[in-house]
Amino acid sequence: MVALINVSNRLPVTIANTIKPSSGGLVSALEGYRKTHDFMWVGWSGGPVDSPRRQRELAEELKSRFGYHPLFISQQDIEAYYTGFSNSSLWPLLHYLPSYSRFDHNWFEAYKKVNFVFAENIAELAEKDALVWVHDYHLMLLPRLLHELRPDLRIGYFLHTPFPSYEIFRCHPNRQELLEGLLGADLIGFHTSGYLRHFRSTVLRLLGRESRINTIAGKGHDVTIGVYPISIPTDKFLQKMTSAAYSRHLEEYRRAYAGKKVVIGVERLDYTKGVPRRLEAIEAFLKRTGRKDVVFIFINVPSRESVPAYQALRREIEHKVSRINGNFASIGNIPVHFIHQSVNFSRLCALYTLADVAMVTPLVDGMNLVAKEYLICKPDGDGVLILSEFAGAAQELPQASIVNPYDTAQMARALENALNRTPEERQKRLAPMRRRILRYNAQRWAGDFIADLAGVDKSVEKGAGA
Ligand code: GDG
Repeated sequence: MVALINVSNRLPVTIANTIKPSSGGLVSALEGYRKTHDFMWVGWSGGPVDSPRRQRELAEELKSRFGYHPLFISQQDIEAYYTGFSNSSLWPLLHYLPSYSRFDHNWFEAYKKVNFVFAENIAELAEKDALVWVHDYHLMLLPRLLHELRPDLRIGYFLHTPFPSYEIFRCHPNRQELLEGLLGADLIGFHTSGYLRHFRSTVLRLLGRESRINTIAGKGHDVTIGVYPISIPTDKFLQKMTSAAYSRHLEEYRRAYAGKKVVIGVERLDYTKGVPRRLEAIEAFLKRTGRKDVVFIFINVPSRESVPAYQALRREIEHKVSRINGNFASIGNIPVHFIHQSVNFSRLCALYTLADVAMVTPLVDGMNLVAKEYLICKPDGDGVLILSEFAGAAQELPQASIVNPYDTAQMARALENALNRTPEERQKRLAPMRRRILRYNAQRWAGDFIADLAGVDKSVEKGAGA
């Protein structure tokens, strides 16, 4: 039994008066593994917890109830490491938006400090030869720091965002340290072969290190790189669709939207998700067709509200929604329903099932799980997915209606075509995509990564500095 330590910026819990576990895709993906292996999850507790006594109590409860090991990070460090370096510097750059990217030396210092706290804690907790799986851009320095403290560990790293081209990544003032940090891992995974290719060429051009097929010669050890397209926990969705709550919500929505075609968009309110341009496409569509029988439901969950770019985006979206509604609404008929709140899981599944069309049109997106979730919630195969060619998911779902999210006229036409498709056409295109997701689900994704990590050959470890 090989022990696994899973590491992410935040633990999947919300701590208020009580501890509430949250159920993201990663939690479900790892459920199977947890049942049969020693498992621990290390991450920030979320929110400031200042009293040492409270920290001890929480740590004990999280460990005994869930196998989680919380790290308590001060508010000041969170602002610099998380809001600053991770979300205002790295996130925009990884998404090809250098003009949104801000750099501040103090942010990087905090990022190093927090990554080091993760490394120290894991080094202390990990059994000999354990597997450690690190997730995402908040922890790019961690693989190297951890490798230096504990060379026996098999360290995996998975990037949930795109890895951009060299020309973009080179803009970052800390580009070399970040790459060296990543190359401390034994295995690095990406969603698509495009991201892997960019990583490989960035390593060559910035560090002068060649790669052979799927191996990069690191400092002291070789690094394997691979493609692992993340998927969704299909069982969780299929099970939810048999629940009474789901049926009740679906019935409620069907009554509320009787006689209407429903188009849905679901995302965190984030400038990478392409919402303003989608609204422009909708405006063009309404102007051209004059259709009164289409309702657009936008679920835009609040996200990173302390970052100014997100505050500006919210204002822009609200302005555009209200202009469309002002121009095209009539009494009893409002075209765009903008919901700046989270909806619960059974409602979300019911909305996916209800929707005739899903518009998933990010400007750039590592994968995009919403596209896959929509398809799985269409057991009768009757729906249309309009999907940005710049979402990682487009590589796997070629039968979708693929659009360029910068081309609003093309998106408007795609919407018109989607609404005019016959049921046979809709089913013919949706069925193979749904089959693919059922076959390659989140459990398979996690299983493949962990198996490859466990298979890393540590005997080829070279002397330091080789
Ligand atoms: C990052 C990468 C990559 C959204 N609104 C509600 C809700 N959600 C859930 C969706 C989906 C998740 O949030 C969003 O996942 P995405 O993949 O679409 O996007 P990011 O949050 O940006 O995730 C992305 C992902 O990591 C995984 O590697 O695909 O490219 O950016 O699961 O369902 N869930 C509920 N209510 C909502 O209102 N219950």
